[in-house]
Amino acid sequence: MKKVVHAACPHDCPDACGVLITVEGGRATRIQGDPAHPVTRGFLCAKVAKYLDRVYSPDRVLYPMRRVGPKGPAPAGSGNRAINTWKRIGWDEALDEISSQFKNIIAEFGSEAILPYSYGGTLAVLSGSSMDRRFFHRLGASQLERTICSAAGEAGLKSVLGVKLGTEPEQFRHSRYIIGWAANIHGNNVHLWPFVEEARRNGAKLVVIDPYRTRTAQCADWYLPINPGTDAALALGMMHVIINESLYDADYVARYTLGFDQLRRKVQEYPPQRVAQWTGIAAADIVKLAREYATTAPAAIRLNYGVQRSEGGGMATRAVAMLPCITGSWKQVGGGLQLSLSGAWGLNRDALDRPDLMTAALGRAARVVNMVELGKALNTLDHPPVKAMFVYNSNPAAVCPNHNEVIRGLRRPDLFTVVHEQFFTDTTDYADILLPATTFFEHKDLQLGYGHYFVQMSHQAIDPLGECRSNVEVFRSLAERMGFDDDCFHESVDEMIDSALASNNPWLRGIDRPRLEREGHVRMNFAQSPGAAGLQPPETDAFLPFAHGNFATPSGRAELYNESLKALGLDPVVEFKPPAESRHGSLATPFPLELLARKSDNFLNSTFSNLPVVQEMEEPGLLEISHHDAQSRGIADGDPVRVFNHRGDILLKARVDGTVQPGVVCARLYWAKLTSQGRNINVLTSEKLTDLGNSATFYSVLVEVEPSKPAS
Ligand SMILES: Nc1nc2c(c(=O)[nH]1)N[C@H]1C(S)=C(S)[C@@H](COP(=O)(O)OP(=O)(O)OC[C@H]3O[C@@H](n4cnc5c(=O)[nH]c(N)nc54)[C@H](O)[C@@H]3O)O[C@H]1N2
Ligand SMILES: Nc1nc2c(c(=O)[nH]1)N[C@H]1C(S)=C(S)[C@@H](COP(=O)(O)OP(=O)(O)OC[C@H]3O[C@@H](n4cnc5c(=O)[nH]c(N)nc54)[C@H](O)[C@@H]3O)O[C@H]1N2
Ligand code: SF4
Ligand SMILES: [Mo]
Repeated sequence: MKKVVHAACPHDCPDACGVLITVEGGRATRIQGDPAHPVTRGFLCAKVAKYLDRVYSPDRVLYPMRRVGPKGPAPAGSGNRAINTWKRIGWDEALDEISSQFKNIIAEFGSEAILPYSYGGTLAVLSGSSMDRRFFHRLGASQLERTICSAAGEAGLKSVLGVKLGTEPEQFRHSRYIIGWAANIHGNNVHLWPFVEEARRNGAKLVVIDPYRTRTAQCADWYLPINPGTDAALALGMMHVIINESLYDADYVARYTLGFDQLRRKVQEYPPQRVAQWTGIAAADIVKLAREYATTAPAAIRLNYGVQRSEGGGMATRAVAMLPCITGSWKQVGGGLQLSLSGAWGLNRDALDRPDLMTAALGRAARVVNMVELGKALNTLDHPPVKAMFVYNSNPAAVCPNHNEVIRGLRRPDLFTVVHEQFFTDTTDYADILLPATTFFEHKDLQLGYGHYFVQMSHQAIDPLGECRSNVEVFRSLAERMGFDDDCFHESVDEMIDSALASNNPWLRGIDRPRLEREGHVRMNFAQSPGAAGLQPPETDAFLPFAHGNFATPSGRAELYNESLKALGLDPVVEFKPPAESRHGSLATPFPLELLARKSDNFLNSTFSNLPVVQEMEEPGLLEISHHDAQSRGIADGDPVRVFNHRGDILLKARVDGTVQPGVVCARLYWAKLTSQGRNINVLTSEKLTDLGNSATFYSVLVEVEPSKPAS
């Protein structure tokens, strides 16, 4: 029997594609993008198009396992799965072991000695955060501050707008001027691209601002390479021009912003000539960019998170977010800015996560451990130390900064580590108990996207492989084993979806589970949106969140002056400070090159990097370096090089092809154990946190490069 099942891609990607899975005789035989989904438009990215190879990979974890060998990767040559390290056990034995270890640790060290560790393996509503949170809240475990990805940008954006809302992707087709700002659209957000192309066919100009010549930059009408971490300066320089030349929308500014006079004074410190020295962008280009952006309508900015992975990432995002607030482009269909749209979701998170269980368990909030500082936490935290870690939805042994310290912590013999995974990753190499996880083909979930405004139902297409269990079911069974009998641990998946949707968010009105089950995807209910009034067909349903102000700040205005920043020691208007660990920075260091430890276009963070069909699309182990920096070090294209700083070193192969400017080098993220040396680029990155949001600073890293002998 053949059927086609509607699902949604849960990977950490703004596009959250609608997916159709063909199932024949219980086996998935085809995956395709949903042609009816207005953003997916029938196609998937190259990696998920090959998803059957992932679901049915021979390397899946299919059964609970107990470690029998030493912690750490198996010796080279023993293969991806290193199956001799593991002994297959049953679920009962695995759950017994975990619950008795947890109970012993709680008795001796207290419940906060247990640390959950999860991030973006799946962003589906239940699998991402629900039963797991209930469990750890009820346990009284340490809380994880989940800021490895986007928290600086979120804080920066919200410091101006009050909420994470922005331009819907479909509106980019109406833009006349598009800035891809730290936005690798081709690589990380490919479903925006057709709208950009449609706009360009109608005469729009695409400008890309990125230190790395991405595929998107190669396609742009105007590519502006910028020095990493200097975007706040660029935005301030643009506002210097826009304000001093009176190119701003005085009416919008007067009605809907707060602090324009302070901003006007502040930008005087950032004339284009001065900004040029930091950014590496010529003063004349800054002036031209500012004038074009302010005078071409509609103008939209696709800002992405690359801008906030440096020390001043919060301020950089804040500065860029001010631009459409002074030009008033929020008023136009195809104007505004998009970073993340997740502020629209408004799910009933308290019902899903039950933070009240933590207060009931501990009588207070549990201690908070920042996920970026995992190395520090595992090696230095006390009162209590971390004695157990439960990892799911994440591969910290690959994705965390300061890799060597993370590994030192994971190797601790007295640390009890549980990992719930689909594959034998870098992190499972350190697990004491390994649990098998379903993929999105194998369980039901609710899905939203941070790059569009559709709610989707993701149906289960096939039975779980082997003895795999979803995140919801794992934490349900663990709760039972720990003797937690609260009703919430008995809720079915459907009941949980219902309670997620039962919120007071008006944009979810009329969107319930039966409707989503029937229709697959439903656009959020913006019928009452204030921006819609006064528009002509066919744009009457365009969502313009800030066309008439409606900012979610305390003042209700776009806050160009934000008092609350003062308490954090930051300029309440906005300012640029060169990252300490950068060429213009204050840190005294012998390392002269700025490293961007980037994501790969064909992997998703570390996910997919072990799959042969996807590996074929990426060349591993490259260090991209400019002609200038290569030549001065006696390095030629293809040469083996050693890249190092005070945190670690790694051997890579030089690629000298003009993708980066002098002073900048790039390398990509993938599994550590797939390299000849068993370590990845995060040996060089730092645990330092950003100015706002306690985020990671993967793009504020200084290194040196030298020729090396080939690894034998
Ligand atoms: N194919 C693919 N898609 C992905 C991912 C993936 O790994 N692969 N990851 C997913 C995840 S977790 C996320 S968070 C999103 C985020 O994706 P993006 O927000 O796009 O994040 P990045 O790739 O870190 O950065 C985007 C661009 O910013 C550039 N950049 C770096 N530093 C600076 C800077 O200082 N200034 C400027 N102007 N640009 C800078 C980078 O070179 C990069 O091209 O993508 C998701 N989608
Ligand atoms: N150098 C460098 N490091 C980075 C970044 C960078 O750009 N450069 N990017 C950072 C960013 S933006 C992010 S978001 C983080 C991402 O860090 P992570 O969230 O750790 O992302 P992944 O590497 O994709 O690993 C997710 C893991 O979850 C597993 N998984 C998927 N679905 C499920 C499920 O349903 N259940 C369970 N139990 N497991 C599941 C996958 O198999 C995968 O191994 O990495 C950060 N690290
Ligand atoms: S990873 Fe992103 S682009 Fe690829 S299928 Fe999933 S949501 Fe779509
Ligand atoms: Mo991310």
